[in-house]
Amino acid sequence: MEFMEGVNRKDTLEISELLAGDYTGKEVKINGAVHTIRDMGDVAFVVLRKREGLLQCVYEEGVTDFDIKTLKEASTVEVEGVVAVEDRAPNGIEVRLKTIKVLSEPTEPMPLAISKWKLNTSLEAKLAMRPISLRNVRERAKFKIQEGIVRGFRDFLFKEGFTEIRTPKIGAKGAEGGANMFRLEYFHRPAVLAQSPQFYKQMMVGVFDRVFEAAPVFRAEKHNTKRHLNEYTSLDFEMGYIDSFEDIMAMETGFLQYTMELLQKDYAKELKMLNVVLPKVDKIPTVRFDEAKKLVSEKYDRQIKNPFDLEPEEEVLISQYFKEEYDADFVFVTHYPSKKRPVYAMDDPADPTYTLSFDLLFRGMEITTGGQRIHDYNMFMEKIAARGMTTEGMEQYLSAFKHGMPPHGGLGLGLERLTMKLIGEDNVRETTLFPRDLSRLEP
Ligand code: AMO
Repeated sequence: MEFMEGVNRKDTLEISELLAGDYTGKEVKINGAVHTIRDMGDVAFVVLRKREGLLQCVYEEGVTDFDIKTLKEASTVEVEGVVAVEDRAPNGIEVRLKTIKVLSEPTEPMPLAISKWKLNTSLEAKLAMRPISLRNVRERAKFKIQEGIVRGFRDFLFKEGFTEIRTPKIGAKGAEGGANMFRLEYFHRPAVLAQSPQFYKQMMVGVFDRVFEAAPVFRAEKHNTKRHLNEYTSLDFEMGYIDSFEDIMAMETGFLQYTMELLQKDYAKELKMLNVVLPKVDKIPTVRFDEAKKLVSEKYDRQIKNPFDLEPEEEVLISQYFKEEYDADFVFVTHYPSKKRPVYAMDDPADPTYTLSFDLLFRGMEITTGGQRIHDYNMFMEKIAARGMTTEGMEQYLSAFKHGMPPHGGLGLGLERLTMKLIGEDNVRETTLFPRDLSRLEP
């Protein structure tokens, strides 16, 4: 009988293992994809692309048992050779090749020059050839940083006593209202794709006290902008027994502090590749919505056109204001008008035309919405009635409130937007592996 007894340990080495051990002068076995070949005649540099980066290998006629003319870029190989110190090579080491074994060969030439440091291609072309363009090491680095953000979110919230949940993405009713719902037929019944896990994460506060989810959500936005996707990853959390909505903003600040430290520690290589300077997050200013509007209209001599919402240009100016006045990259804008917030938002008892809610702006763009929710059943029913809404499709959600819910609140953070702003991109598609927008349903 054959048994599986755990991971098969390989005799091929990774870059970190080469750097950690004393391999200089020793023979090693390594696999990878042929990223570039620079053939100089008797000598050729064969750079391998591996999961941790690039590794320079040196082919030498008479020493390497292979005909270099037959080696193609984009082949995958397993090589053997001797490790040497070489300051000019990536990571300061190279492998002097003895043998090359080809594992696979490309059948077509590369459509993009992925080995260039910067891919000199349009976003359109990069997205159309995504499986290839992402092999460029700088393109790949963006998504390693994105991985770091999600790790930060998970690790930090576990540490704070949150439970990770998974909620359905097909449902009877949208949680956020509005027109941007994808509708579908579910066994002859109308259904929608989840715009957010809002109702579910709130119900789960009644079960676990503190919950989070990092998952896709769907918005049928019918406009083409640099900040909107039709499917994006929402980092959501919801917590019970809060004293005020400030507890939510404080938790988000803690998450950002933890995550920036994690990125600095574990993603320094990627940050350097992309010339990213991490923002300061030791303290984040907060400003009321109406006050923020007034401040920028005065300082930048701009008329307030829409008193109930922030226009994208105002978000930019508010960020600019707090950068200039407080050297802050982030700013919490609080107390949004009730009219513009979904029904579940808690109105401010001091002035019910405003809510106990906030957005977080980062370098000119909204990346988070959050706030305190209504937890009292009767108050909820009154607000639903006042808005002329029906409770159809909300019965189960409302039953949680009927049977007692603690004061609670939470937030939703757009992962692609945070990544985009962090690395200095200006289109959210740059930080989405396979974006879904008005014109893209594949790859
Ligand atoms: P909201 O609808 O404001 O709030 O969304 C929260 C955050 O999600 C991101 N986002 C988007 N990112 C890319 N493409 C889109 N089309 C898109 N729409 C939104 C933004 C935004 O700040 N349930 C509430 C959150 C809560 O209160 O817990 C919600 O979904 O970064």
